[in-house]
Amino acid sequence: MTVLSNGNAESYVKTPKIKFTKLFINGEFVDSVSGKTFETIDPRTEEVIARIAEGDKEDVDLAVKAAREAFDHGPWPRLPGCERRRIMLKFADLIDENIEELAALDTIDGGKLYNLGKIIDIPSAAETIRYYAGAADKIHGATLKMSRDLQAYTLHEPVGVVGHIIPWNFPSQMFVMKVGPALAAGCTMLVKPAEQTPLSALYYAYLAKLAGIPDGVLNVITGYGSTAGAAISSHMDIDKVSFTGSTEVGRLVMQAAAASNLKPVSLELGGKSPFIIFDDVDVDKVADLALQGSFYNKGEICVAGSRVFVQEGIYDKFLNKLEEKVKRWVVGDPFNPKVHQGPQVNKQQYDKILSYIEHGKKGGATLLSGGNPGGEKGYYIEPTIFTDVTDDMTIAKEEIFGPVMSVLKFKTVEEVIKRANATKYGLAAGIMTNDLNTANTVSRSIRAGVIWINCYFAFDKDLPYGGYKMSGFERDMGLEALNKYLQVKSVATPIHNSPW
Ligand code: TXE
Repeated sequence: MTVLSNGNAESYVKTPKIKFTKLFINGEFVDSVSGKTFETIDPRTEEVIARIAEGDKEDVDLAVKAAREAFDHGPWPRLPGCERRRIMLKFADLIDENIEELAALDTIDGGKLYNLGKIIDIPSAAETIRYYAGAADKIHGATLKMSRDLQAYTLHEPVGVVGHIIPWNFPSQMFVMKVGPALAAGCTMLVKPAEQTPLSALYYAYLAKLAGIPDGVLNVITGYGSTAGAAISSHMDIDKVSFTGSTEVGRLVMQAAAASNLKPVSLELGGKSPFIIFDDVDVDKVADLALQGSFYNKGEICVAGSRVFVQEGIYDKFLNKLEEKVKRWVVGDPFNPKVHQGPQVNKQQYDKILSYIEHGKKGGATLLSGGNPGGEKGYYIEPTIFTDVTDDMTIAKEEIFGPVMSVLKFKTVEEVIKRANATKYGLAAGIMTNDLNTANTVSRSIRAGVIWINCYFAFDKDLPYGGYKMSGFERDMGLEALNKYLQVKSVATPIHNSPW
């Protein structure tokens, strides 16, 4: 692979102006009650970009108070759906008008590829808001056929004040995937972005206000998980928490919700997804897809297809292809359009990934490529491929969340189904085959929330997204996500005006 990050590469540094660094509560940017701030770091340079207001419990209380007032007495839940739609469409247009700035913020904060931000992450963020805007005036219940002399119907009502806790790997898409359906449903909310990537969330809050979303409806509390995040999951006046992050923290969020006001929780957690390749495929094409499956977004993606199962008939040929192709995979400054992979999000993730690579080297796997840091400065890591991996190795079992692929060999359909399912996770799976029977059998047998056949990372705003087993429950995206911000009220009345 080519590494351009050593300081001798051309400089592509872009420095978007940092306009927003404070908490966004009740339509205003404000300091935290404590006055404390924290640093957000550029993973390309390890330098401080800005100091951001550090929200804590008192700030969460203020945001919840504003959101509660906006829910109980404000216009948002009471507006006709078509009005919410109009305002959300304006919000989406404003996102489109600020694509370059938003993409640049996610690049300097999270090390994400700027070009992909411009053509995928931010435009699709706008589209996600449009998708849910379109749903805002189509929320309705059912008329029920009762067995007695009653007429009855259901109302789908907004769940109330929602706390969204989101991670750092897709700061823009996570923000809209939570906020879009909740806004359409008529909820009010606060969002806690990850402490690693707070910048774009504050910018989205500003655009939401500009679009006409009333004060108090959308609040953003920047800060740490163990303080601001924990204050959200244990809050007595938050009606629902929607969380995306690690399985460990998901468990804490659920415990805190149970111990406080029993608020419902939705969790989208980690994964260790199988990418299964049968020996009837076009090896050249599938090798490209497998590289993307493991290294896209520097492997910081919960659906990474990081366990690559290859059928024995094509195993050697596939490895040769991988080796040839990974040489052309460029690591470096994410503003450089030639680069495929930027730096990992922070030092903690960088160290964690390198320690997994050491596990792989010492645990008996064969290193086909990579295995080293990708530069002297910045959190770059070479795309790393281990072969001869067995199911019991740490690198085959644990979520690495970095550019590390494990290749495993298999013989039969039955065997690979069993091995693919032998994990506590169940987020996604890829199945590469031209045999319809095999595709059908395997897709129905894998216990995971998303199955991609002859494709990978085929996301769409209409495609529900979420996990089985310890990868979580409930769904983001699609109309499924709208349901998690609604609750059902049943109403019954006698048909005839007589006492029933
Ligand atoms: O996640 P955390 P981290 C996985 C991935 C990664 C690992 C650790 O394997 O290497 O998790 O990443 C907030 N109460 N994923 O430590 O801590 C936190 O501030 C309430 C998979 O960054 O789970 C942030 O906003 N909230 C994943 C969010 O939780 C708390 C994406 C996620 O952070 C909290 C990210 C607490 N006690 C990491 N502690 C995916 N599913 O895509 C932290 N937070």
